[in-house]
Amino acid sequence: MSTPVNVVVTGAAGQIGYALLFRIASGAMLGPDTPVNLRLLEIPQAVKAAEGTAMELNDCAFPLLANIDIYDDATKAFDGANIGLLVGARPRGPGMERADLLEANGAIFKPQGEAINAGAADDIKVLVVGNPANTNALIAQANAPDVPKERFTAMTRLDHNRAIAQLAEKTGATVSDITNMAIWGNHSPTMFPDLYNAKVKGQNAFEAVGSDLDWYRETYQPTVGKRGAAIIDARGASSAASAASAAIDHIHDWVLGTPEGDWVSMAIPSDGSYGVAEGIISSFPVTCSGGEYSIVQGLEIPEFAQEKIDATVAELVGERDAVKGLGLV
Ligand code: NAX
Repeated sequence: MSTPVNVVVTGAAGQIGYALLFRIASGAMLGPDTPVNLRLLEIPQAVKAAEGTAMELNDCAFPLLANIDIYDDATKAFDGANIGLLVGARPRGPGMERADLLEANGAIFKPQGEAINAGAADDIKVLVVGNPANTNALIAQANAPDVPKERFTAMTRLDHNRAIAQLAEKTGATVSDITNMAIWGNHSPTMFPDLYNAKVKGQNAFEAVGSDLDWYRETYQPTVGKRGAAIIDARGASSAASAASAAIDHIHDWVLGTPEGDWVSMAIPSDGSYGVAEGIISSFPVTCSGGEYSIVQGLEIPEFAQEKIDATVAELVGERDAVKGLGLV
């Protein structure tokens, strides 16, 4: 068996952490032949809860789980890290303005970026889940100047999976009949799920829904975009198991590759493709191979899609400018 991979999970005692750690340890993320060392990073007040989760992880006797360590110090946690799942973040509190939220998250993601820069392994791959995920990833990236920029990504895979599920429901297809889904832009209600390039049983997805632009605009896009709020309304708590599952999918495909002929959505540093402002961390359709991703080129973007992509990208540019103003990037 190979050397264990060091996987850091921040916010390990939170609800996503609880749904995530057991699946990583079971081999769902890196495959059945790769053992893992789990490193749980928490704030000091939550270390005891993380210890409880670690006890349960031990009680599962997962053959692939080589070791568990718990930290309240980012520099120590990220020393030698191969994969970082940055889940812990500061939620928006009552009366909090956007600038306050960005600043509070800057206080988390700036030191974590510095810690990654200081000691992570050369092959470090980072997925930011904690919101505002795209901009938090940008903050971490900016504070890790010695790490290649493309190693910092943010999660739009949950939006991607939600978009597939809603399309399957509408068309009566199964989720495995759906391929080539893409989410563009920010992980926020402005994200754009692309039916023009997706396929249902090989057929163009927009045609498969009867080319119904009203349904696309008034029902589909808002349902996918506001799914997180609908879950809170129903469950009384935000998405946790589905978010953890999407994080597993994101890293799994980045490390082990995407299936031939298909692609996935990842928020990655823009190289200017499709007119998306260079440098922001925006979601694109990507294929992965050999541990690297590349943006799918040459897709057709009709006018309605272009308007929506422009709007979600403008939101990201606004967030980037705000954190720049705060001196965080
Ligand atoms: P919880 O509040 O249950 O857990 C967050 C955990 O992070 C807490 O245990 C807290 O102690 C810890 N934490 C806070 N600051 C930390 C720091 N500096 N270092 C280490 N740990 C720290 O939240 P949970 O439901 O698990 O959600 C976590 C984040 O995921 C939130 O920001 C949430 O908004 C975001 N989400 C992102 C999604 C996405 O698709 N990108 C979807 C789901 C989720 O909403």
